[in-house]
Amino acid sequence: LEKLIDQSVQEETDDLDNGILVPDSESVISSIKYHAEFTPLFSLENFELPKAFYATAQSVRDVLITNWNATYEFHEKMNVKQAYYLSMEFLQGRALLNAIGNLELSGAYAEALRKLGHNLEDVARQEPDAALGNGGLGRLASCFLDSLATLNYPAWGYGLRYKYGLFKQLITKDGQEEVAENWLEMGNPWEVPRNDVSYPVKFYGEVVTGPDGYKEWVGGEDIMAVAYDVPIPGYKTKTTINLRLWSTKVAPEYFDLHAFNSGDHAKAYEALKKAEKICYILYPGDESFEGKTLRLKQQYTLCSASLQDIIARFERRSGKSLNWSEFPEKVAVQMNDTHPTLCIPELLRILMDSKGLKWKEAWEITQRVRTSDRTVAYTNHTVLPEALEKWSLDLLQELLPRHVEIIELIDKELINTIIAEYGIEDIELLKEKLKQMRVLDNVELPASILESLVEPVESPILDLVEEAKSSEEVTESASEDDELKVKEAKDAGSSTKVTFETDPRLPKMVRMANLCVVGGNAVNGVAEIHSEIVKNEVFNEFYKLWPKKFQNKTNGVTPRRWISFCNPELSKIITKWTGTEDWVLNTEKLVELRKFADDEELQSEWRKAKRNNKEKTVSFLKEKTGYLVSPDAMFDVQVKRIHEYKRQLLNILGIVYRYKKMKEMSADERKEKFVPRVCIFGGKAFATYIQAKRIVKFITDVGATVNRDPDIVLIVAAFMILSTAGMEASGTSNMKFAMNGCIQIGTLDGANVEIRQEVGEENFFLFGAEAHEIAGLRKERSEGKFVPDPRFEEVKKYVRSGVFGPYNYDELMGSLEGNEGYGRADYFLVGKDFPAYIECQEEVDKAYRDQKKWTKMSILNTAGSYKFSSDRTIHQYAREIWMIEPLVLP
Ligand code: T68
Repeated sequence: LEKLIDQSVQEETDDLDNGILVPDSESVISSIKYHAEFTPLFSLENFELPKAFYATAQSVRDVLITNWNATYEFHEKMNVKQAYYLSMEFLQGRALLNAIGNLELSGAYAEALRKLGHNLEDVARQEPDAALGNGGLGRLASCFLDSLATLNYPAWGYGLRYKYGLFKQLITKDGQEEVAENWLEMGNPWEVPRNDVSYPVKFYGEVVTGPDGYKEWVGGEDIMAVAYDVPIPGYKTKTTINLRLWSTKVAPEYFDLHAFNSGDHAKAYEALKKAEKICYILYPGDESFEGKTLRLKQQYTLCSASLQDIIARFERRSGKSLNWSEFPEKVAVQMNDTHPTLCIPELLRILMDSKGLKWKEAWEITQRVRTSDRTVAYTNHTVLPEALEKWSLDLLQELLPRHVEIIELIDKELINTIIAEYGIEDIELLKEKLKQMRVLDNVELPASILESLVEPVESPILDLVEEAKSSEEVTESASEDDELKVKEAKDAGSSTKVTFETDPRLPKMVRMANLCVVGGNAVNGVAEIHSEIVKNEVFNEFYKLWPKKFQNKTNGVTPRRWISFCNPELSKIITKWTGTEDWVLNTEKLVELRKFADDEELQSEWRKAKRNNKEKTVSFLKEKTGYLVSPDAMFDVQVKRIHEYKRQLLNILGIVYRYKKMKEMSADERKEKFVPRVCIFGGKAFATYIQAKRIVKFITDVGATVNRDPDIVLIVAAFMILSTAGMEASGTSNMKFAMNGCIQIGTLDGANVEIRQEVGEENFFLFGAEAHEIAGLRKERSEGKFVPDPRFEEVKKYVRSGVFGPYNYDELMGSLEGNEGYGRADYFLVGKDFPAYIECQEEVDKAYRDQKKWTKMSILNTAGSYKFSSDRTIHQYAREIWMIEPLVLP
């Protein structure tokens, strides 16, 4: 190996013109060589690309670990408040270029690898994709980690180390097929297994009350959660924070050695499999809820292990001066959607059952409403009802019996608050409020409260109502008092006047979002329009009760990964014209570009960079699909999970319409009316989401027909957020596109509203109905009053005629019509927005013909994208929710 490497170094050195090395590339070379030899994953004699990648990554990891240890020690010593971002998903993607970019070692590594006979980009492409997420929610978490480290915030991420990430997608003649993503197959060079950091996590069992009144959860099955740490470097800073991912294994006492010794291997391995299975696979469902036990086990594993770890750290750092009421001054937990909701009852359980706190103290610490320090907070990412998690109470009862007791206490706390707020005079009103807001759904009111709602004649009952009015007063022991009073009341002969109907045919449920709003002390949406919908629709009743809890935190993306590293050519131009590299940290500097948007020189550099990137895309497409497209065409891209509300269907129907019109024209007419386009779709469909899979099949069928048609300069492989208004919480690909100077077409939805504001109305192609009109339009449809545009009828008829192959598109097209049995009568209003969409696309064509104007629009998009850096978002979370301060390493 030495010989091989030395030989290639020698050859490379001979080739070098000036022989000057980037500083440090020599030490990089020796570090890579060291790992190639002493951290071996491949045979000795080769230094092919995969081996080069692993050796390079290991050498980068050395640098990360030095900084990571220093950060850890410093945080430990300073003992400041720390934020913990709990998420079931972190879509980290590939890490190599990001890490060396943040460490400012890209030059040194490129040079070193060149000398070792490789090209950095080829080496980087060897890295498997850490796809531990579905889409926006998971990628947001990863962007946040980058910003937290870059801005020197004391913060950690907590997640799960899935063995298989999001499935790989194959496009076949039948549409999408899924293949397992075995990203750990060759080992993960970025992680540090922490065999000394593990916690037991219990399932099933029962709750017993000890003689001192404390509850204990006993029996059941214990598994172990083991920490795998991933260092997360900040950009131009030594701060390197930690992403702690839990993996599960069997607790040693559960391995049935007896069974093994007596030859019953299946039995012996049972517990092993059960434990390991929990972290096998990322649930591939995006914005849908699947009530599976395994998913609940995953969620609880994340919550329990993380909370035990956070609490242990708090205790260790407090030392002798341990004071539980200071917990909110040291810990902020952010729940990324409702998936980690169980951390609320888990925190309460540990505080009460292990640390001996009373319910009232524990509740106060969790919720902490009295001071500005907050402990647990919740981010909502969707208004789609099918994504709002509701777990069956029976399942929870079986799996987590102690947590159900605690959830009941929280529910009771809430009921008392509602009674205190609305009184008991108007029972119907009260019933309605309780029905909408309770954590428990379809569950009787606690007997003590129910009985308190009788006509207040007897004095014990009066007492109880008074008690119920003061929400602070519920304690666990109080509930026993309640029972007593109720019994007294019964004995006194008073009768219950109020009944709260439950439906025995329907299951009893726990509404996780309501639990988050009650137990959390801040609730935020992810774009202005979405946060308004959260306040005024989704959680309106809670908003009326606690208006101060509700906030907005418009999403952002990291400008390191999403401009600087992924688009080096454009970045160079930005640096030149803003006069500094500082924009990578302070995106406000991008605004400078506005001054030069008309400058001929900037425009020509900008066009050249875009053109070069398009050429790279052309070769990528050629390699992947075999199609050769022209880099002069307009590239028209939609990349996101396939979902009906995101309306890829509107996009592809627009393409079909365009194709049909082109076919009907002469070549000259075509040239005059249409600009050549390459239409690119990217996105995965949830394996069991039939309609989404039909859409994939449709796109590929249209592609296969159009791309083979010699008359047509339109290849199906501008940038779009086409969602039905009010349905996309924020969207983050729109931010990435704007940053890179892409001109977008979209509805007034999610962060589009703010993007359009920032980049200027004239630099954004807007179409379609607005959020406040949607309900009315749906009603109009359902009443049969909607008259579809003839162009929409024409395009559907065309699809049904079979031009795109033998697949039967009746169901897909039928879903856009009012037909019973065909789904949802165009719930997403594709038909309504279709004419506006195709007319808007005609405007896009016109604008593209004027390249000077187009380039200006492009520059102004980059300039206006400054707000959408996740650095801005993270500063807002830090100041307005977590109450943490940056801490710069000495
Ligand atoms: C996305 N949500 C929103 N969910 O759709 C998007 N859900 O508008 C927003 O920009 C983004 O969150 C970040 O805030 C998701 O990505 C999921 O991936 C998901 C996964 C599992 C269960 C439910």
